[in-house]
Amino acid sequence: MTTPQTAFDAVVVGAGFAGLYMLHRLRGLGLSARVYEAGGDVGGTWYWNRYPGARCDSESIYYSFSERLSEAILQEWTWSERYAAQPEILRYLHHVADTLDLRRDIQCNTRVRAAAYDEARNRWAITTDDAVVTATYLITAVGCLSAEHLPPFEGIAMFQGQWYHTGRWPHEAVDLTGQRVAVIGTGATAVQVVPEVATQAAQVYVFQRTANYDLAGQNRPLDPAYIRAVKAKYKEIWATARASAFGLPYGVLDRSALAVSPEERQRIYEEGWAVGGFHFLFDTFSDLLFDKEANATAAEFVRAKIRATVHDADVAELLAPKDHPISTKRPPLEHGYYEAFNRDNVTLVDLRRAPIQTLTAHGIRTVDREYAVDSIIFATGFDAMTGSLTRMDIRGRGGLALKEKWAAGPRTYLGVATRGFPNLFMITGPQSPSVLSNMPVSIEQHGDWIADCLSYLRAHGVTSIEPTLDAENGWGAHVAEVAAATLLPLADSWWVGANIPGKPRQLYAYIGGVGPYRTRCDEVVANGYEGFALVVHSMCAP
Ligand code: NA7
Repeated sequence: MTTPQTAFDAVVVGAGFAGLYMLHRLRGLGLSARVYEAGGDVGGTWYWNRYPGARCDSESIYYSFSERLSEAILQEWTWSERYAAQPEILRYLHHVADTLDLRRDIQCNTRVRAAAYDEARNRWAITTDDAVVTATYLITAVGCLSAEHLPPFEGIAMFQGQWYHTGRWPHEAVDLTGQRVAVIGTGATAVQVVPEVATQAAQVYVFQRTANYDLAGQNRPLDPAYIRAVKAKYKEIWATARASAFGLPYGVLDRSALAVSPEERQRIYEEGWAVGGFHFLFDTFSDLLFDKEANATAAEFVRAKIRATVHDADVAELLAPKDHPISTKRPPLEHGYYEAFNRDNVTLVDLRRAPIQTLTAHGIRTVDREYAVDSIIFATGFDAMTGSLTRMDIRGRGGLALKEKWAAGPRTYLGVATRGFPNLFMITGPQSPSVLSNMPVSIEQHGDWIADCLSYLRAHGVTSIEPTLDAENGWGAHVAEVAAATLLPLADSWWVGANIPGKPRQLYAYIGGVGPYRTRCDEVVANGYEGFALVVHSMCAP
């Protein structure tokens, strides 16, 4: 029997898009690596979020690895729909893992509980469910939306029916046929769940606290000729996406919503709406995120669409948001959500008028009545950006806990590293573009940057790297400054941590744009890892 390996060059936490990409890059450098994955298989977000209707809001042709991972996979994989559904994305990630033979370095069903930096040995000790291993580099690929948030509803233990959180959906089939089902939440997840569940359940109650501006997805099967054309120009597509604001190969125009006539504006909005998805925001006017008045024109356009779709005028009015500018909360893409409210078996419950008091044995009691239900679906979101990191007990120099260091909000340099935690790298960490971008593009950029950095460290005999205090403070100030120039701080969104009681309020992702961010990261490298302290340790145990 061989002794299990317990010392690695790198340990990667998570086997979703980010973990798979990082492992591939680490292998390319000839480093020994082990990936730990809490889920029963690879897939990350797409392993856990298997609720009815789950699909991606980025177009599938852009929600893929580029030629940076494998030109062959890019060319041979063919997406069936404009927005891929969860099972197809999971199949894609399995295909990637199998084609690149990644699984032999991935240990599933294993959660990383803790990681501690041993200063004397300049190594990380990583505690998993079943072992302690060590690594020179610790790389988190834990996803931005992985730590599910279940609000502490009173009476939840009393409820005798079934309840589910969308982010931890069971792997066994869930049959809601003929049931009375409550869906709590109206974010991007609930907007996908509701139309799907409405076709199975006898009755669906949608508990809404805040109405959202849901954009028409305009999903459709992908035409083979279109796929061929895309595959032929992928190089250009990725180049544009990498230089763009949001990691998507569009949205590069410069046009104010206030600089055109109302008729022209309407025409442009209609065009963007018909194209569908985020094109409505990024391909219409460039000041929607920055100018309240411009934003109000888009908000009113969407409200008019809601009123035109939902037959019951009172329900339409409740669904039409008025309390925050459009796009200051993550705009969901809808595929039949508003239409679902025209069905006899779908009822909107306004929690602003009558908040939930308690769950009961047989349902949900609001201040004005009880809703008897068989199942409750909590589509209540995540402790985004930081939750998946701080739920592990990560301790840096001197035993400093990451959770403590970030008590007043994350402090990072470029969202990829944090002072006091040498040789720790965070893929799509807080204060990087991450959730404000098309994730695979940002994941590849971080994976490449980290791989290049490790290569540099090894070539130059550098045994430890961490940000300087000045660099970290400077980056934090810059992240806050670009956020303040937008309308994003105006809404109570998970983007600013408002969904988690007590979470410090600030924009957790970088809104300065994917392209400019990449340029900044490249400049840091060109200037000899400017803003990082590079150290050669005298003791460097294997
Ligand atoms: P979100 O976008 O955080 O949505 C959560 C929803 O749950 C939202 O409508 C919340 O209302 C609602 N919520 C949360 N807590 C409560 C309580 N206590 N009572 C009633 N309603 C509540 O999560 P999603 O899973 O939909 O989407 C997350 C991201 O995944 C999405 O943006 C994509 O990037 C993919 P609120 O708005 O806070 O009033």
